[in-house]
Amino acid sequence: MPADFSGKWILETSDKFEEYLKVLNIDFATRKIAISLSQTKVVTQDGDKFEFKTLSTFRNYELAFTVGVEFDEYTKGLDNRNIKVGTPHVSLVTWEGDKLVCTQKGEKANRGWKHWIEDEKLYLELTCEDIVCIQVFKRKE
Ligand code: ECB
Repeated sequence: MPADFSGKWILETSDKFEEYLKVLNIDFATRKIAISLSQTKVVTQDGDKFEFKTLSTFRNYELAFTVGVEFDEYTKGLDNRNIKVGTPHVSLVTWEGDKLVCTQKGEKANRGWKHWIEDEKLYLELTCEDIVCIQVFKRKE
């Protein structure tokens, strides 16, 4: 039985988030806003079908996917990159044990993320090139 990520989660800690933004070429002013934000992650899970909503007062990012099925990803409002099917640019989420692992093959090397639950917290590891950012969320209400 895979892990259950569904629910509302609020960001508690963020380690190396600004370095991650920098490696995605996010400008100084946007970085300063982004690192000050409270983020809420809203996850809907139906078997291997997922919806992730990352919400803030500044920008939102929504992603829907099925585990094991490649998909187009356009990181709208984030770094605005295309990670596209039919080119070498593609996103894919798989299970590695109880970890949900996304590889984002595109312009940026070694890009992806991992989600897992540990001690009732939701962990998110965001990777790009040699930068690894770790965010920890706790359940909201
Ligand atoms: C959407 C809230 C953050 C808004 C930050 C605004 C500008 C920063 C520009 C680029 C930042 C790149 C990534 C931001 C980091 C987290 C947002 C969601 C990252 C993501 O891919 O989440 C996955 C895994 O939870 C689901 O889409």
